[in-house]
Amino acid sequence: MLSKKLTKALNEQVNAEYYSAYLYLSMSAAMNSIGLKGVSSWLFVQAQEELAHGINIYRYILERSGEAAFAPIEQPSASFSDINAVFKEVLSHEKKVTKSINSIATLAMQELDHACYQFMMWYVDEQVEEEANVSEILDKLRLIGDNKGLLLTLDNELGTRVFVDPFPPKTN
Ligand code: OFO
Repeated sequence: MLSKKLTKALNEQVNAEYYSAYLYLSMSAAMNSIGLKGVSSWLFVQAQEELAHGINIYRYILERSGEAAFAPIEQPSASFSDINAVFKEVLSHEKKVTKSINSIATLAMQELDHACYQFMMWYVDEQVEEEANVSEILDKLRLIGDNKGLLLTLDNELGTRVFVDPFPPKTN
């Protein structure tokens, strides 16, 4: 059974994942409204991933006989007008998420809850990948500068991303 402290931290993480989804949907809508359909689609897929991350933690809480708790989800900003600002914000948001994931892993380690520690390792790896992906996009944006043609090429590239459920239902 999960400790009270870990249950609280995991419930807060579910909320944070849902907030992330909300934030990325807000960014997706903003990018859609300025015509960057590929960027908008990339952010929509990102939002879908965040929902999957949250649901997976919720399921884990129940699996470990913890009590699920549902706090309000914070309202995200809606003022995103520029692609550079959006991806800078995505990176800074992901860095915050990384800190909270790491702190839950640390707590699980301190409590000698090996199962929860192991569960959190998937999220630790995921954060490394997410930060790297967003840093790569920011590097490309720096190279692109004011070149609108190259920006549209990047928009097309980002539009090819598709959602793949990281936790598909088990068949057995
Ligand atoms: Fe859930 O990975 Fe981003 O925040």
